[in-house]
Amino acid sequence: MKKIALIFGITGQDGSYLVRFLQKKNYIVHGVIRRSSSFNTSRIDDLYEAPDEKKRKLILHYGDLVDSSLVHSLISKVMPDEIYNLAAQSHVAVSFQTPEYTSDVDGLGTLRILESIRSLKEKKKIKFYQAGTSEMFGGTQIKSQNENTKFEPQSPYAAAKVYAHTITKIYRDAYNIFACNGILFNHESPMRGETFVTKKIIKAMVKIKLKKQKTLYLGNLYSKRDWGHAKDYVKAMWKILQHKYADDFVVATNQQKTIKDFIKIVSKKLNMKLKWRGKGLNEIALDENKNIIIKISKRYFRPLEVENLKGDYSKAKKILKWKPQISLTQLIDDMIQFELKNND
Ligand code: NAP
Ligand code: G4F
Repeated sequence: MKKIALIFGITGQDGSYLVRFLQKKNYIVHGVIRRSSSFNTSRIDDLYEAPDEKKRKLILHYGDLVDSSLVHSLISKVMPDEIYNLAAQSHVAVSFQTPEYTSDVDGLGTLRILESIRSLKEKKKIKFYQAGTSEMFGGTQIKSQNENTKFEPQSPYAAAKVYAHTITKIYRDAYNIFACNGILFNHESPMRGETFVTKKIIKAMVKIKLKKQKTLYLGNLYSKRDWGHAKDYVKAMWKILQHKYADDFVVATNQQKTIKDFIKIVSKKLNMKLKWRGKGLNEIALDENKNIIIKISKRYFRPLEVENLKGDYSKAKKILKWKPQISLTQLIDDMIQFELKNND
């Protein structure tokens, strides 16, 4: 019998990698998409199979995590073996502008799925993966964070994810549900949303190199992030659900760079020689022709910043035999190649 997976958030970056990974493992994948006036399925369009086709490997359903009756009717209809909850308003800066909506989707959305799993428990033991985040560590002073590091959320997004993490544990312990939390550090890819910093930088720098754009505006260049490749991280999600008991795992690379370091690697790969001048809001980067190509804008600073993220993934390495395969420079190459092709 083929396994059945249900992915909330299938149209996002991670969803688009996870569906491919699961299909290779011979799963039938159901995915939840949101109705939108323009298409939002571009990351998975190549996998689309018409509803009239027999023996489909990918079946899409309309739904939304804010709608509990729909969430329940979908789960009862599909009766999956595994549910991956990747759905979220996932932009930290946007969560300051939409705190209630973000809490509803990212926090209560998880509860809605868990409640449905609980109510169907006697019919089927459905496994559950919750997409937790290193943002939950927020203001931590601990250099390298692991599963025991205290959460210190710094945004409505992170607060909602702490709720989701906690309620997942509570449902695991109280109702004996196979419910797991991944605590994933930043992971990127050519499929990354355009307003996240890595994609924004690479997209703009390629355009600047090709003389299609003049300036890139950014916020804080000095926060440190632990960046991996989404392709590696969806494998960890699956491994978490295949483990013999339900547990929580940090997934990371244990390496960190500042945003400025990231820009320096990208500019080197594009053969652009940057000179940095000024400080704070007046910091700029000039190209070899003395054009200002990077400026700082107040707009991209957050009311609270998360300064230091670096993940200790020893537990995942020891128990799941997982480790990242793709280096930061390979990730950047992958993203640059994608942008170059798009600008052909
Ligand atoms: P993403 O690209 O922003 O994708 C988010 C997905 O959630 C999209 O499919 C989106 O649908 C869907 N979604 C948003 N609101 C929804 C709602 N109300 N109901 C149903 N679906 C909804 O995020 P990602 O980078 O793939 O990340 C996947 C998950 O991992 C997220 O939960 C994120 O918070 C978490 N996470 C990400 C990272 C990272 O570095 N990427 C690290 C740690 C944790 P539309 O396409 O229609 O917008
Ligand atoms: O790329 P970012 O927006 O990612 P952030 O905030 O770390 O969140 C991402 O990773 C989390 C895991 O730790 C996920 F949970 C979350 O869903 C998301 O995927 O920003 C990275 C850093 C921040 O310090 C930000 O202040 O880059 C800084 N930054 C500087 N200029 C900028 C910009 N970020 C964005 N988005 N845009 C800028 O212009």
